[in-house]
This record gives sequence, C-alpha cells and structure tokens, in this order.
Amino acid sequence: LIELYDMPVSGNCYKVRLLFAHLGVAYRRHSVELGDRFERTELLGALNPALRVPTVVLQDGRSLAESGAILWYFGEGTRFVPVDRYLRAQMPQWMFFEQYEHELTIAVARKRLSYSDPPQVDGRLAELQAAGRKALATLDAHLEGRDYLVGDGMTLADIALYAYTHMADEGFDLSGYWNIGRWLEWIAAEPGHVPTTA
Ligand SMILES: N[C@@H](CCC(=O)N[C@@H](CS)C(=O)NCC(=O)O)C(=O)O
Repeated sequence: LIELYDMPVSGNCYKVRLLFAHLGVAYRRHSVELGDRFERTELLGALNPALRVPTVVLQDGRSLAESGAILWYFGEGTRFVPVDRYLRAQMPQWMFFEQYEHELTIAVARKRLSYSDPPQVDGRLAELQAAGRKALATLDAHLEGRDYLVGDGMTLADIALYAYTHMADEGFDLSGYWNIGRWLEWIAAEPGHVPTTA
C-alpha cells in the first residue's frame, strides 16, 4: 500500500487525497498535527528532509515529497496530464503560480487567521491578504470563459489550485470572484470528487 503522511487541515495534503480519490489509488494515511515538530522528526526525518507533509512512501519503499511532485508522479499517464506538449507545459505554469503566488499567500493568511491561537492579526497578515487577493484576481481573470485552467479537461493544475482556493474563504471574501465561484462548483461536481473531510 502507498503510505501518505498527511495533515487533515492542509490543502497541500488534500491535493494528494483528491487525486488519489479520482484515480482510485489505495493508501494508508498517517496524520500529523500542525506544529508538532518533534514527532515530525521521528516520523519524517528519513523520508523528507524538509519535514513537511504531504510525503508519500511508494510501494518499493522510496519516498517522495512536495504536493506538485506527488501529483505529477501519480498523474502521469492518466487523463489529468494532457498529451499535447504545450498544454502539458501550461499545467506546471499554473502549479508554479500556485506555489509562489497563491499558496504562499492564501494558505499562510488562512493559517494566521483561522488556525492560530490567538489569531495573528498584524501588518504581515494585511500584506498576505493583499497579495492573496492579487492571486485570486489573476485566477479569476484566467477562468473567464473557461471551465478548466488548461485545455478543455481537468488536469493536475485544477487539483493543485482547487485545494487552497476552496479553503480561501477562511481569510478572504470570495464573493466578487464570479469565475472562481463557478469553477469551484464545476470541479466539485466532477465524478470521484471528495471533500477535505473525506
Ligand atoms: N511546497 C510544499 C509545502 C508543504 C507544506 O508547507 N506543508 C505544511 C502543511 S500545509 C507542513 O508540513 N507544515 C509543517 C511545518 O512546516 O512544520 C508542498 O506543496 O507540499
């Protein structure tokens, strides 16, 4: 069985669980808690030097980390990776955007506001929210007239961006982003979809 080191509230881990659900990949889930770094070293030290989740251990015992790399490993050769070379390259275009402009602002703002006790409401949060709104506006503009981020079918890019976008209401007002709202509903209606709580 594939072993998935996972954190229930993490959007990065949800990406992997969502792809696994779509592909019917059987796996065993090991959940870690937010901030539990000591336990993390014991658990992940030999598997992922960054001590972060998601981390998977493949059936042959090799480990793989970084949500995008894990999506790529399991997605290759499936309907979630376009065959056309240009579309295939557009997929990491959006996955890198997610990691650099979207996750780094939206996920961190969400954590400071909704998963810190007390919430870290300060100038840094305001900066993250401003940058997060810019990323959401970029995504919303790209989705104008489109059902999916790349080409005319769901790809790993939709899975990667769906995760923190559908959690962004824990820190952002999403009501003005009409295309994002429509796309979120569309991705959630895809057969095989599972919510974060699954
Ligand atoms: N770029 C990584 C980010 C992974 C990451 O930040 N994981 C968080 C949970 S969302 C984590 O393990 N945080 C624990 C820590 O930094 O101590 C990915 O896409 O997988």
